[in-house]
Amino acid sequence: MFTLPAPTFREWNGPLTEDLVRDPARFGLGQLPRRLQPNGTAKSICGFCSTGCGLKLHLKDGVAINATPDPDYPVNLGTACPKGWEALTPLDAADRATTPLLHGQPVDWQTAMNVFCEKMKGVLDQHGPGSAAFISTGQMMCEEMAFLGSLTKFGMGLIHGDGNTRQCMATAVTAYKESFGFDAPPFTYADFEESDVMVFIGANPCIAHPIMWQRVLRNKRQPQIIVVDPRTTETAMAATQHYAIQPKSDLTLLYGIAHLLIREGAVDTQFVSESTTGFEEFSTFVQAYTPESVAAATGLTVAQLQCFADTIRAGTPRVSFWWTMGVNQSHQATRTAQAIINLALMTGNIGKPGTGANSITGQCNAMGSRLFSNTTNLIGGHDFKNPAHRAKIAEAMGFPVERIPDQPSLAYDQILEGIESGKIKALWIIATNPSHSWINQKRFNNLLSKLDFFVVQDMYGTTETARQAHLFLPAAAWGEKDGTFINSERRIGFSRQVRRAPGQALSDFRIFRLIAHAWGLGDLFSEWTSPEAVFQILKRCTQDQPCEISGIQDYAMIEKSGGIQWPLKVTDAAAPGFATERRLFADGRFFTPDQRARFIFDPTVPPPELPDADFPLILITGRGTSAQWHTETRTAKSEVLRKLAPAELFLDIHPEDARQLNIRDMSVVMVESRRASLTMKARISPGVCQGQVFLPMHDPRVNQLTHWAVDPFSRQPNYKHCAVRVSPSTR
Ligand SMILES: Nc1nc2c(c(=O)[nH]1)N[C@H]1C(S)=C(S)[C@@H](COP(=O)(O)OP(=O)(O)OC[C@H]3O[C@@H](n4cnc5c(=O)[nH]c(N)nc54)[C@H](O)[C@@H]3O)O[C@H]1N2
Ligand SMILES: Nc1nc2c(c(=O)[nH]1)N[C@H]1C(S)=C(S)[C@@H](COP(=O)(O)OP(=O)(O)OC[C@H]3O[C@@H](n4cnc5c(=O)[nH]c(N)nc54)[C@H](O)[C@@H]3O)O[C@H]1N2
Ligand code: SF4
Ligand SMILES: [Mo]
Repeated sequence: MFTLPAPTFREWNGPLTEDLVRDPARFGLGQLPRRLQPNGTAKSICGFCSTGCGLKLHLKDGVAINATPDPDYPVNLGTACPKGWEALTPLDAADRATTPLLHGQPVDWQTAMNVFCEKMKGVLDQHGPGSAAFISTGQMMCEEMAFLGSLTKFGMGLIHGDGNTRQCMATAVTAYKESFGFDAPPFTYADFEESDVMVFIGANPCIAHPIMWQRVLRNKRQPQIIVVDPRTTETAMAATQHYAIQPKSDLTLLYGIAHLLIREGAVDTQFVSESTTGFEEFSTFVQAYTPESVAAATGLTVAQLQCFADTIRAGTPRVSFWWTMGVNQSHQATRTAQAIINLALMTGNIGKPGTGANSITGQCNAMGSRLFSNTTNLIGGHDFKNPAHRAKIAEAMGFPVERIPDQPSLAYDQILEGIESGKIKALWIIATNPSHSWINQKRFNNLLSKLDFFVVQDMYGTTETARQAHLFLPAAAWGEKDGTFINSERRIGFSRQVRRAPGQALSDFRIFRLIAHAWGLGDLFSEWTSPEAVFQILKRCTQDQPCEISGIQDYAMIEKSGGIQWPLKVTDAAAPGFATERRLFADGRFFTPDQRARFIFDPTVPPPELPDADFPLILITGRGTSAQWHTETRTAKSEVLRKLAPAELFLDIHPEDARQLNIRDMSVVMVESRRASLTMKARISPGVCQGQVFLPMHDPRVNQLTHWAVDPFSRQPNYKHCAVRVSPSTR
C-alpha cells in the first residue's frame, strides 16, 4: 500500500484525513468568502462563455444568493445572457458531488489520494512517462490550469496532456502562430462598434456569444454585416449579406475573393510590402481560383462573389473578420483560418480600430488554457523543444531545469489512439465531458475500457464521463473559488469565491495541492500556496513574451481596472492613466523573426466523408440555443434555462428533402451515419439548405453520428461535416 510521505506543506501537519475533519476551513472546505461585506455585493466574471461578462453577486450572510449583470464592466455594459443570470443555479443541483468515489462508492480524501498515487505511480513505473496522460479544460482558472500542467509535467513526470480546447480553439492557435509568430488574437470588443464592415465566417454569435452581438448592435456606423454560414442562422437573418455556401467550401471561397481583389488591384500594396511576406506566391497561387470555378464549388453565383469582394476591397474603411467553429472545426481548418488572415493582411485591415482577423473564443478561459495550461505550449506561450525556453521557465518557477520535458505532448486524438493501442494506460480527465462531446462517441467509450486507471474530476459525479471513472474526485465550481479568466479579447478578469463548496468538494486548485502533497512534491510546489501566489509565478513566466503581464500587480488591480488586456508590462503600467484596452499590431510589426506576417496557403481538398448514394445528406452540428451549454451538466440544472430550450432533440431538415423522403413536420425519423443510428423528431426548416441537416450538440447522442477526422496541422476535430441518411421511422 502506498503511504503518504511526510507532510511538506505548512498547513498539513498531521494525517491528512484527520486534519481535514478537524480543521476543514484550512483546506478551503466549507470555507466562506473572505474580504466581503456579508450582506453586500461582490463582483465576478461569468464562468460560461468567452465573452467574459462582469456579474454582480448579491450576498446574504456572506453567501451569494443572486446574480445580475455588472453595469460598470467594460465588456457587457450592464447586460447578460440567460446563462449569466442563472450562473448560481447549477451550484445548488441535487447531484453535486460531495465526496470522492472509488468505483462509485464514497471514500475519504486520504483513500482517494492513496489510490491516485499508487495507481498512477504503478503505471508510470511499469510503462514509462508516456503511459499516463491528462485532459484539461478551458473552464478552470489560469492558476488551476498552470498548477495541473506543472504538477503533471514538472512534478509527476508525465509527457502527455491536452485540453478540450483542442475541440475548440486549436485551429486558431496554430493559424495565428504560423501567420503572426504568436497565438495573438489582435482585437478588442470596441472593434465591433468601430467597423464599417463585419464579416462573420462560421460563427453564430446571436446564439453562442449574445453579449458580443450586443456590441455589434451598438455600432453606429451603419455597418455592412456579411455572414458566411451554410445555414440561415439567427445571425445570418440579421446580416446585410448572407452567403449560404456549401459546407466546407470556405477555403475555396476565400481564395476566390482574394483572386478577385488581386485582379482588381484592390490590395493595400504598401501594407503588404512593408509588413508581410509571401504575397507574390499567394497571388500566383490564387490565380487558379477563378470566379466561375469558385462559384461552382461553393454554390454561390459569380455576382455574389463580386459583391462580397466589392464590400471588403482595400480602401473600404474598416473591415473586420470574425470566425468561430464553422472554420475551426473543419478538415482544412488551419488553412481556412489563415485564408481569413490573408484577406485582412492584403486589404491592410489589421492593427487599426474596427479591423482585424479575429478568432472568437469559446469557453470562459480557453484563452487562459492557450497560454498557461502547459499542454501543447510550454507555459507562457513558450516551446518545450527550445532549451532557452526551458531554462527560463525553470528559473521563473524555481524548478530544476531537468524537470521540464523537452518534447511537446501528443494531441488529444493521439492520446486517445495511444489508449486504443495500449501505450497509454492511465488517464485523468478534469472539467470536461468527452463521453458526450468527443467525435465518434462509441469509439471513444470503447477505448476507455482499455485503461488500467481512469480518474475524473468534476463538480458532478453524474456526467457521462464521470460515471465510467475508477476514481472520481469532487470539485468545487465557478463561484466557489478564486482565480483569473482570460476572455476572447485577451482581457484578464478576476472571478471570485462567493459560495461554499458542498460536502468534501475541493477547488481544483486545492485538489492539485493535495495531490502534490500526497505524491511527495510538497517542497517543489511550496510557493504554490494560493491562486494569487500562482498568479505571481505566471507573471514571471510571461516576461519578455508578447503576452507579458508583469505590469499587473495583483487581483485587486485587475478588479479595480475592470479587467486588463494582455500585454501589460511594468513600464506600461507605470504610465499615468495606462490603457487597460489595447489592439495588437498597430505598428505593423508582428511576432515572427522578421516582424512580418506570413501569407500561408495550400490547395483545397475535399472533406474526408462526402455524401454518397448510401448516406446522401451532410450533417452539421453546433450550438442550439443561448440557454444551453455544451453537454448541459450545468444548464440543464436550471428550470429557467430548460424552459428556454427545446425539451427534446429535433433534426432540422429542408422542406424539399422532407417531401422527397416522405417526412412530415414533427414526425419521428431515423438518422443514420456509418457509426450509429438514432431516432428523433424532424423539424422542417428552410434555414438549412437542401442536402444538409442540422443537430444541436447538446443532446448526449449526437456525437454517436459524427466522424473521427481532424485537421492535419491543428488536430482539431471536424464536428461539422459527416454523411448521414434520414428516413421515416417505422417505430
Ligand atoms: N449558448 C451557448 N453558447 C456558447 C456555447 C454553448 O455551448 N452554448 N459554447 C461556447 C463555445 S466553447 C464555443 S467554441 C462557441 C462556438 O460558437 P459558434 O462557432 O458560433 O457556434 P457553432 O454553432 O458551433 O458553429 C457556428 C456556425 O458554423 C456553421 N457552420 C457549419 N459548417 C460550416 C462551414 O463549413 N462553413 C461555415 N462558414 N460555417 C459552418 C454552423 O451552421 C453554425 O451556425 O460558443 C460558445 N458559446
Ligand atoms: N457534435 C459536436 N460536438 C462538439 C462541438 C460541436 O460543435 N459539435 N463543439 C466542441 C467544442 S467547441 C467544445 S468546447 C466541447 C465542449 O465539451 P465539454 O468540455 O465536454 O463540455 P462541458 O459540458 O462544458 O464539460 C465541462 C465539464 O466540466 C464540469 N465542470 C464545470 N466547472 C468545473 C470546475 O470548476 N471544475 C471541475 N473539475 N469540473 C467542472 C462540468 O460539470 C462538465 O462535466 O464540445 C465539442 N463537441
Ligand atoms: S454572454 Fe457568455 S459570459 Fe456573458 S453572461 Fe452569457 S454566458 Fe456569461
Ligand atoms: Mo468550444
